[in-house]
Amino acid sequence: MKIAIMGAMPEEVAPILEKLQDYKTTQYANNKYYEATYKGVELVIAYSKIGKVFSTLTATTMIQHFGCDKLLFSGVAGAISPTLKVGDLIIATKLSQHDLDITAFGHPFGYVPEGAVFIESDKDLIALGKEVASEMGKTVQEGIIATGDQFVANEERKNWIGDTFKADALEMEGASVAVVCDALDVPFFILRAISDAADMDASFSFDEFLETSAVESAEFVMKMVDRIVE
Ligand code: 3QA
Repeated sequence: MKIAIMGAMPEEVAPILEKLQDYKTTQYANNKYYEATYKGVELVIAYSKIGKVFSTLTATTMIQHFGCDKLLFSGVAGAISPTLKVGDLIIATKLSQHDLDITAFGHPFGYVPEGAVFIESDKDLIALGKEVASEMGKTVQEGIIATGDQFVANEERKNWIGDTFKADALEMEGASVAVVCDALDVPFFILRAISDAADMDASFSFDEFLETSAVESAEFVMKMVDRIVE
């Protein structure tokens, strides 16, 4: 077993690297990959850089080059659902690309031929996530995550994404990672802690809560790793 743990920004993986006493840094495809042995299991950790293209590259690299056979994503997100507040955790049940649009040809948003509007996360990892949540005494919501190459800081766009995809949160990497893992048959789990509400105050809220929310998510993901390796 070799587990990939990925984030998009340095702040999203820093709390994970801090937990590992020792790791090896490898430069590959214009990025750094951190390899460690944790409780006898191999881990590969990386932050992809922001957006769908970089996260696709990193997820693919972790699987095809480093040989990971499970992928856990940890990071922050903008809330769509009013029940999600800053610091709250959301587990993605399925993910969609909100900025994928060939609707001019009569297709739904998020769809291209031979693709799918939604990619579903691994059921066993979701079930494990729920167990970990109850062990930790934490309430963790499950919901749909919408991904696009936009930092959404606009109520109108946020509501459109919420209505169109029934999405509860939005970010910029989850769906692309999901597409890669689905195609390569690697079970994946996408966890996000809320940093903002994707509204006009989003950039300020994001700057204020990126670090603390990233820690919330990272701690949860490491509890998941503990359960996977035991
Ligand atoms: C935002 C990060 C990107 O990796 C997606 C955070 C949190 N709130 C969001 C929102 N809209 C879309 N995504 C998110 N992540 C990158 S822009 C800030 C870069 O700062 C999730 C996310 N409202 C760099 C400093 O110049």
